[in-house]
Amino acid sequence: MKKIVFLLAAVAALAACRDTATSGVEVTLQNPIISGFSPDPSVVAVGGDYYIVNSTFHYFPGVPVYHSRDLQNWEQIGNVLDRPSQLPLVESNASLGIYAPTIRYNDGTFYMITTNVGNRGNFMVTATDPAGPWSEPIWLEQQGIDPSLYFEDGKCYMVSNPDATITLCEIDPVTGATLSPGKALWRGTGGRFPEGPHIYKHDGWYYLLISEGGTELAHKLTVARSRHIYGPYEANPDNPIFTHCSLAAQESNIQGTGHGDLFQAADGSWWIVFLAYRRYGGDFHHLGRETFLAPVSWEKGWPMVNGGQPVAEKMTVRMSEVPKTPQPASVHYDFSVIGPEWMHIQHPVTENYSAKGGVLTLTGNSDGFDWGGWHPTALLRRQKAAECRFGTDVTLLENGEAGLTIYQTHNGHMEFFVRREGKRCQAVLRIRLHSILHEQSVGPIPSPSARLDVLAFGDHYEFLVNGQPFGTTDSKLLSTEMAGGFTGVTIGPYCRSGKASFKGFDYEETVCQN
Ligand code: 6LW
Repeated sequence: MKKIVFLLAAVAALAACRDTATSGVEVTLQNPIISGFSPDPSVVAVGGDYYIVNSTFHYFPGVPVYHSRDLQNWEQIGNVLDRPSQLPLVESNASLGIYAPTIRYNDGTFYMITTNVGNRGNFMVTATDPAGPWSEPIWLEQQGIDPSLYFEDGKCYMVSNPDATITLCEIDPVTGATLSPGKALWRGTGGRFPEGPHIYKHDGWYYLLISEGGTELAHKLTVARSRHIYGPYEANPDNPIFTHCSLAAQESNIQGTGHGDLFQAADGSWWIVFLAYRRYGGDFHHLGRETFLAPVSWEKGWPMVNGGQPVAEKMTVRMSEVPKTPQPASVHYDFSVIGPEWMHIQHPVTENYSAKGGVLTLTGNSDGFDWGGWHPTALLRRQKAAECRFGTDVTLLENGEAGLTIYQTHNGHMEFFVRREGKRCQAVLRIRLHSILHEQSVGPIPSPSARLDVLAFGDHYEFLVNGQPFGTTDSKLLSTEMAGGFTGVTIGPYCRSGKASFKGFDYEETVCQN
């Protein structure tokens, strides 16, 4: 008998050990795990496969899906919303459109639920393969943003935050029909914007994890628990369970930590993905909110993030295996395949794009990047490193304007382009910040063909035409603090008017020498 008691105690101790992630090997985790514009992460673990989705606002396609097997290296395998019929974006901008998504898996089916702010509200889509295809939208009744799903005993529950109150209802996962009246669960601990709710079950408790404080400096994660899914929920006396709005983290370059999703890895350890941004030069950031990872332990019945400590870009954590060290990206696009990382502002006018033999040809429709330019002819990818370089060889085939854009929102963007007017060709740099419009040019340049390069040095950009320095701009002009929105900088070739060809596009993340 004694032996059995001892064995049971040993098994329990082992389980607790796994829970606190003290097993495995010590590794250096590099954060963010998904850099650049990757806000509002949600994660699902299916065996040893992990999938993350992010919000995308007015971009098309919407909601990227990333896959990993080691939690450190994430590859984009598709986009959930890759057909206009799934993603109405009428008059959407960088503060509207697709807000925080949640990804879940139940009984062979993946679910992604989110809010299309400004175009019909909450909906979900389903797939058997997270790389796609995903279904047409199933529109949902319950209001509020940041919907999430929780499955148990053949039932499907939805939570969101109508009237700033986390509210739960049961829905039919096939039709989306509401099956029970909305039940108010929790309003958080008094922080503004209680949002981003998720429900989990652990050791017989239902845990309700939310964000409060807004997605800026005061962002935080708080948690409540109940023995019953409909409540009553009691708040953790140690809330918030995670924030960088603290004395301990006030010097950190990582700020705005919040909007998290817990998950259990295949080895039994617990983790959280969450968003944060990396600031510089005071309180500015322009790469957007990014996706971070931290370990979670269960302490006295409550989840604790990273042992209660702030997170860092390099952290020592325990994992069951040593992941590959992520390398800076260096890629030459020849446009033979337009990969899932390329996006458009709203839906593209497809006849304005063609790619053949390493050359991308774009036709302008006079839409630029200001408010009201709904469908600019532009192929955009995320700037994922503060220090990087990108460039292209552009040829204006007709009179018009074409080149590279660095786009944050309709209110904050830069274009570095060639303008062709008959025989006269100029290289031009344009900066838009709200009502301020600045243009500077050199010229004439000898031909309608030019090499355009942009060097990003974190706090500033340098522009080169045909290898010659052209000018410098301050990255703050594109920061979220100045340009607004919920997004992050995207970059790529565009054509506003006329027709232009682009011979490839290079993107290299290197520490540039100033
Ligand atoms: C998102 C909300 C949030 O839906 O910001 O940081 C909103 N969290 O949860 C827009 O991303």
